[in-house]
Amino acid sequence: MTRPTVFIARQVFGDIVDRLRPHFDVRTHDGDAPLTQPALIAALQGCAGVFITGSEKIDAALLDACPQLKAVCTMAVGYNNIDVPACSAHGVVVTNAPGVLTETTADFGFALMMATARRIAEGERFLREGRWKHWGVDMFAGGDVHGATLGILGMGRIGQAIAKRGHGGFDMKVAYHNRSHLPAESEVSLGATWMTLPELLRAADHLVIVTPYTPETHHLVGAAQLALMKPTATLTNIARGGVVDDAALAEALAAGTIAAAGLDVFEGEPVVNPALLALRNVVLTPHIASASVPTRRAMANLAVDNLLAALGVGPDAGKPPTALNPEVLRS
Ligand code: 8YV
Repeated sequence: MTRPTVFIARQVFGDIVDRLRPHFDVRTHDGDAPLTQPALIAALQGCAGVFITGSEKIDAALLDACPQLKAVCTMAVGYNNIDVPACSAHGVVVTNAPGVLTETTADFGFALMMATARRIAEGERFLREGRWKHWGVDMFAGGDVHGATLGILGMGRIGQAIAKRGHGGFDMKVAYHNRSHLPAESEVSLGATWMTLPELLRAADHLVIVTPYTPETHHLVGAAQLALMKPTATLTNIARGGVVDDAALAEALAAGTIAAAGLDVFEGEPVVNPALLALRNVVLTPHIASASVPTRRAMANLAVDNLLAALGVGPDAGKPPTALNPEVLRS
């Protein structure tokens, strides 16, 4: 019997890819940049499974062009780059990587919020540029984090992990908006209060956005929402570009509608809106919230666990641990 072929769409830890070799013919794209769509489709010819990241787009056109594909396994928790209903319609199981990156991503979200509130990046640029001539009373004076109101938009695993840091570590008041309310005991342990989105925007000293990107959350925060925020407030986005209207955000930052922003994700990334690049009061990082070595390894390992199980190998054969459309395997 011929062994199934799988494709690893990005350069990823070699020892983790090696876990697949006893079971499959493994093809790899040994580049750090994503393939173009035609190159991805060409590489997937004859493949039963693919390991992807958050960058590769899996849509109906690709699925039509790759009829042997049975499993799409991403090492990301977010899966807005994958058309899951189209995969189900093509009999393709999709898995993502929830859980393993929660704490690392929450650490980063909190760090970015703090860097934004306390103007750390601005101060660092000033020093490096040789502009520090004397200490000043209000030099880079920002807002306080401890005791402030932390607003969390999207209260899933990562949102709750950020709430835990704010409530337990920094004595913050925690307010959140989410489609569903947390169970009462979680609200108590996190000190968290549910609010409507307008209420949250008005209340937050530091708004952290962690909601998945879907058609419903496209430009959830735009000019009208920013106008509700305090002029001293900060906004941190570690969710996805597109949840925030970046052009409206740049205008709000320039006009002083809000004080500052911390952004790890962008509309159209890796291209960043030039209006954001021109501002002093925004901290910009290149989509690295989950980037600790142990966590990136855990994400890749989970994608491999899923790929093995989805293609019928190992103790979880037929039951990938984190499938998004497990019904495909039951039918
Ligand atoms: C990843 C992410 O860095 O998991 C996600 O959804 O946004 C990040 O953790 C990236 O998408 C991995 O491909």
